[in-house]
Amino acid sequence: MRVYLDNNATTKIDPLVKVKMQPFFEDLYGNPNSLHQYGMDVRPALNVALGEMYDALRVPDADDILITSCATESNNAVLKGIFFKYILKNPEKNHIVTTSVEHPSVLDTLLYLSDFGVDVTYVDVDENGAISAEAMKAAVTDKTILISMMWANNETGMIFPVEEVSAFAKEKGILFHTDAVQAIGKLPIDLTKTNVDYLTFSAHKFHGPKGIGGLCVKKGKSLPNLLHGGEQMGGKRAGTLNVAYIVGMGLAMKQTVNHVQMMNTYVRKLRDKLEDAIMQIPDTIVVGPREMRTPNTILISLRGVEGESMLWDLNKAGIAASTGSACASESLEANPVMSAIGEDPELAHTAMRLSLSRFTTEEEVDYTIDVFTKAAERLRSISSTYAYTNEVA
Ligand code: 7TS
Repeated sequence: MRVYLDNNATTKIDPLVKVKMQPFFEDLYGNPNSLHQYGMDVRPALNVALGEMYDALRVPDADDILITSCATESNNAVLKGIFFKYILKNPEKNHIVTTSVEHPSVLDTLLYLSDFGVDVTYVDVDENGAISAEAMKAAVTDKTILISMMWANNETGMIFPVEEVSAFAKEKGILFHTDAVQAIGKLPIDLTKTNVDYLTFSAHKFHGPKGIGGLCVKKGKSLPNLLHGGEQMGGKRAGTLNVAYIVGMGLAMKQTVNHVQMMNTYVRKLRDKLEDAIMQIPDTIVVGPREMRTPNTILISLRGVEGESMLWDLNKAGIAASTGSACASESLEANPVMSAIGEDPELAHTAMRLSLSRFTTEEEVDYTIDVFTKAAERLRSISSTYAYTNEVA
């Protein structure tokens, strides 16, 4: 049996999305900016896809959805755009507030910008992996130009107080960006009801293709281009449009938003079943209260069991999980979010992330429970640290 439980890293393509994209790899290959029939033939599908995205996130017509190559590009476009449009021109307002557990596409971009005089405050998570709205507000100074806070964390699934902090930002005249990559399809999102100025998303996290994403930009909050060149996307992002992927992203987003309810019932139930079973294993910690997490995610630590060892045992049995973000997994480092949460360094090395999707089945969960429990027993029986700490205890 093969079981895929790494849906926070990427997801399988929805079969309907694959079918919808297919013609654009065959006869419908025109460049939508061409004036001939081949160009004209693909334009209606692009408009449908954009319409699906506006509807799915309830983006007001006056606002923009910019298509990008991925969430990493969207995050770079916002942070570098704010730098060029505001901070470079008025260094008096050079302060950005963010959290210490953002994706590297935010953290590394801010680190880069700090070489150019940008002052960044990183608000820490508590022991549950939660961010307090009060702490975000307290970090703001009269120099703050932007608050950037993810909607849900990719490692823990913890949902951050975007509504409250974005309302505060608006009141103070501060711009607000959220990386909503892990929230779409898991939480209901309605941009007519939030004070978010910029929202990042990525198709491959919701059963669309990889290499395509987007950025919602509130009316009047436009940013300078990250990519200069052609006149595509109303001159706001140059580069020939990837029609097949945009069409795929539109349908994938529509589908995923239509399944939010299912995520919060069916997937949540499966996740809870898996979590309950794993919690039966002694000395196990799951980060964050369930009701504060996205319904598909578990970040777990089994004392005395290296995350990577567990991963390999699961992998041998056909189960895919991760020790955290695939973006950092090649370095086999400690899980950075676990490091931020706990004083105990062991936590970061024992971290394992299991993330489900609407395509996960109960049979797969039952199989995982069985394999996971046996692997934990096996690895603990050969773990010197576990035997040692148990004796001391
Ligand atoms: N933002 C968040 C919150 C993410 O989880 C990721 C990918 C990205 C941005 C980057 O998206 P991309 O479209 O540029 O690929 N996160 C992960 C993860 O948790 N494991 O692998 C990739």
